[in-house]
Amino acid sequence: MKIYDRPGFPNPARIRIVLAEKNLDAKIEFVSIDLIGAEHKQTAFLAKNPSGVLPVLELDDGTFISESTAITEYLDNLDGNPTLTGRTPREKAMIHMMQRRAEAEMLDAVGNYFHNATPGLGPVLQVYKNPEWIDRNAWGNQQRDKALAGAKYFDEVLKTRPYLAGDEFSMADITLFAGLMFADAAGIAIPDEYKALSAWRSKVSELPSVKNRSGQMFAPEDLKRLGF
Ligand SMILES: N[C@@H](CCC(=O)N[C@@H](CS)C(=O)NCC(=O)O)C(=O)O
Repeated sequence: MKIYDRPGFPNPARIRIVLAEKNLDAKIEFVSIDLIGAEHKQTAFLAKNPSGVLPVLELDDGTFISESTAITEYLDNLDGNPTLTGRTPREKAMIHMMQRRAEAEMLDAVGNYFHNATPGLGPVLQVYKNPEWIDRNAWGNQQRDKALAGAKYFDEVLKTRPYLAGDEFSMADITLFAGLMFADAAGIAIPDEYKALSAWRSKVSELPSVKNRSGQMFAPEDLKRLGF
């Protein structure tokens, strides 16, 4: 199998955590796509994923799977022991629900802020981002506020249970963790008062699959090319 990704970006980071959780690192060939150079918007990559985003998983039979949740489901079920996406109907539904909330209320909201209220990935790539919006900046800032409201909500949830969807670490936690990493990189300060969220984040960052990944947002050479 191959993973087309770019180290340091939040969605690729989700899949790297999944691969580590499932002990699949050694079975995957990593293919780095020059995201800053817009390689993911060229014909060759669009043939793999018409949405033009990373990551993409290529199976040995040539099938391409995109969307981090779909890739996670596939990898999690390979060994017949789906620890990240749930075993029982209740677990599956809870994880799906909380994962989607973590995406909508944190990861995607931060991404929308980053791409619309900051220079984001630079002028070449940002033209792909909804140019019809009248005031991208205002909308982007609204998305930052959405992420902050999300942090408050997740803090409340984490006062009641050890992980986002229940007693065990799951795909929902991976999404929220990646969203918070992205918030740091985008300059959104999550208030210190969210103690349960902060304690959960410290705990998750110590997991072997996650450790050493939290400082990985945006490789130094990418930052340089973006002009930061
Ligand atoms: N819904 C997709 C989102 C993927 C995504 O937005 N990936 C980012 C990297 S973190 C990307 O490729 N961005 C390039 C761009 O927006 O031009 C998923 O779950 O994988």
